[in-house]
Amino acid sequence: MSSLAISLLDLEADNAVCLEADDYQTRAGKWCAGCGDFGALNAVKRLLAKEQLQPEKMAFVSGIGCSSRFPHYVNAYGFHGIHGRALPIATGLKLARPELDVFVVMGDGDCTSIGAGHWIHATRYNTNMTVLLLDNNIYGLTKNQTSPTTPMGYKSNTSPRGSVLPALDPLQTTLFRMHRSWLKLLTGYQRISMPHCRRPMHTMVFPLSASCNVVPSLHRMCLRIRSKIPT
Ligand SMILES: Cc1ncc(C[n+]2csc(CCOP(=O)(O)OP(=O)(O)O)c2C)c(N)n1
Ligand code: SF4
Repeated sequence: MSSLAISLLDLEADNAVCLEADDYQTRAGKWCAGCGDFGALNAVKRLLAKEQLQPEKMAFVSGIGCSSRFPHYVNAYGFHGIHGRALPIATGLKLARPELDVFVVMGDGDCTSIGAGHWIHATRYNTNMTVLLLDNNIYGLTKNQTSPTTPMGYKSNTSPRGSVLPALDPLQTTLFRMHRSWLKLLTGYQRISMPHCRRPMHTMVFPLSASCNVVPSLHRMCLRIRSKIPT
């Protein structure tokens, strides 16, 4: 081995730096005060630091919505995509660059409404990505329109007399598509240990903290519903 090669190897070892959670954030998140997306970003930063993922080896892909601002704030490659199309964009990226850790961030409108077809098929394709569904039970960016996960009875701009349909449960719907050897479902950040890095599987994460602070009555309604779900 040439002396140049030896010195480059030494350099690499010496340059290994430990990244703290804040090293994974590029700028302050621009969301309303009290928005649940702040909590999601903080949890993801802690997770990336725990796993010491390298910024140049990961990419965050999103659709359109408040939650989809995520890639702007994470120190990684990012793509702020098109409403409902985060998954096909991310799938293409993962297929072209399999060595990258690919994360997808979507709102409930993004994932379970306009992007519902992509959501179901992504579980089937099993492309070893980590998908975060920031479900605040409403269209947040466009301010208070009913989404598939809005609870029945909630009065929004598009359902002024109250939503008439039972809310879709994204966890149950994903479970319906689940094959336990390749899909791991996670319902809280505490339980995430970056399984996608160690095992090749499509991972879907349902943070429980997502909430839209401009519709506090909806948030209270969702908390009441969630408190009745047996754990
Ligand atoms: C094809 C298309 N349809 C509709 C819109 C308008 N639009 C932008 S964001 C959004 C809803 C966002 O809600 P959600 O996906 O739940 O994300 P949140 O803002 O709540 O995080 C809609 C309908 C759009 N930008 N593009
Ligand atoms: S509108 Fe709702 S979801 Fe969007 S930033 Fe404000 S609080 Fe968050």
